[in-house]
Amino acid sequence: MTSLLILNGPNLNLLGQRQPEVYGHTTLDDIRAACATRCAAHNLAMRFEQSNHEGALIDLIHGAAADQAGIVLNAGAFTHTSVALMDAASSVALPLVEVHLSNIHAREPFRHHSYIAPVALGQICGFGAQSYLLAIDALAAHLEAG
Ligand code: CA2
Repeated sequence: MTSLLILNGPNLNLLGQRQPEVYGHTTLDDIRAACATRCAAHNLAMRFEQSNHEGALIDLIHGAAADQAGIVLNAGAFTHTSVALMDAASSVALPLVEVHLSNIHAREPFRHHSYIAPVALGQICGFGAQSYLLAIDALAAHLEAG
């Protein structure tokens, strides 16, 4: 069965537990459940992961080449800092959609630049947990178009 890797970077494990005024009350487990439902609706399997460690995220991206058809990536703050994650994403040549809960372009200037965007099919940000579901829809359409 075709499968998507949904990959989450640093601090996203804290969602719903800290700073609800910035990131809301939705937990990462809530997002996992919503993504599972949306993937199932597209007849897609899903692997959902989170790590606070850049190298672990890189290993998961490399591993995805073996058994995943696409990647939804919320790289958290590594979005704005990590050439290594960008290189990993471009090395696997899988379709990748960059997601963010918040609208990074409406926040501090240092969040406006993304190292992931140039190697992504596209970027979806600002819609909270819905950003992930829109990304799954976009990847499903991309894969169906062949
Ligand atoms: O909006 C997003 O999804 C971000 O990727 C979230 C990152 C941030 O660095 C990016 O600029 C945009 C931060 C995730 C931290 O999540 C927390 C959740 C609860 C409490 C503290 C941090």
